[in-house]
Amino acid sequence: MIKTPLCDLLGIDHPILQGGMAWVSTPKLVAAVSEAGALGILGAGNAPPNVVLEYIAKVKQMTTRPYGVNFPMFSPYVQEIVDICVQERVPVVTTGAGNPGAYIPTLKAAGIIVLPVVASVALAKRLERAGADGLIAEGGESGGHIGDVSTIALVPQVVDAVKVPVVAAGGLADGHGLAAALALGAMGIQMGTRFICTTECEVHRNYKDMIVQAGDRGTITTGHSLGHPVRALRNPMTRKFEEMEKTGLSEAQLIEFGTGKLRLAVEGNVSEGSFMAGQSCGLIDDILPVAEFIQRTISQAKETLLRLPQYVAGTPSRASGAG
Ligand code: TUI
Repeated sequence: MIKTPLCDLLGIDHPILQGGMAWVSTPKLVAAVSEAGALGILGAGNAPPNVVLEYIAKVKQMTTRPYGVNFPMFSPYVQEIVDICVQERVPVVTTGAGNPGAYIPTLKAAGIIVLPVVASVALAKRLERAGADGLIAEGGESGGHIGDVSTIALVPQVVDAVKVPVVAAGGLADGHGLAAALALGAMGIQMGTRFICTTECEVHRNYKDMIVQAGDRGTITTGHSLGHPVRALRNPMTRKFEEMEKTGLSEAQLIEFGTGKLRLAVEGNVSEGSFMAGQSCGLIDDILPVAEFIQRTISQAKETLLRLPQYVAGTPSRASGAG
């Protein structure tokens, strides 16, 4: 077992969060992750309030363990989703793609644990002052909407800048990543892409297979000209988007082209879908049940951490008979 103060804060057994992914982290995946002792998080995306309410009801039917709801700040329904989280006594809320500061007092007053995703030190400090219980520091290796600082540089800077627990995200998909994140001062990790490649994730098989087949350079970022880069698997869709950006199409035309493409990916449309995924795709080579993946990750992190003391000069080794 690997225990950190994050486990106590969230009431979970393992310091692992499953990132909230629009259209992807549906009740079945979320409940499986929470049942396995980690934190499953619903991805509200742009979904209307009635859909989010239905998702929450399904999770409650499948597990009594803590779970979370994630919404991006550009959802047209942020206020309604906040109200639903309060009404439904959702244990944990995570946010993305913006500053949720204005909503933190309402969520906190309802006893909800708030963990905003940040991509910079400045926003981390601001949200700690606004009352966040912890922060998810997400590096640009992540999938979907991303910031521009890498995980390895961002996480220790956020850890130094705030007192609340920090969760590392971006480029992490196994126990080595968990061990590395703990070494950087994080209290746990959030993974998204890795959880797509589980049997309980309900996306089309093509999405999972494309991640398994992708290597280290399997993703690309597009949307820089729009001011919000998105990382996705390289496919005909991302190539077309790249060309459209180069030929200087208007912002409205690019947005129109991009809209609805994540849903096509979830439905398995390999050429037209936007298969949002992080650089950890190169680390993923199987599709397995959530519980098995979590067990493997914890064992791997434990082995990694136990192997490291040998590199500290003067550490007594077993062979010397000491200890
Ligand atoms: O939010 C994400 N990843 C996402 S949201 C999403 S939905 C989408 N659908 C279609 C097209 C584009 C997006 C897909 N992926 N990750 C968390 C995250 N948050 N990464 C980066 C940030 C972030 C960026 C800027 C957080 C705060 C921020 O603040 C700017 C400010 O207001 O200071």
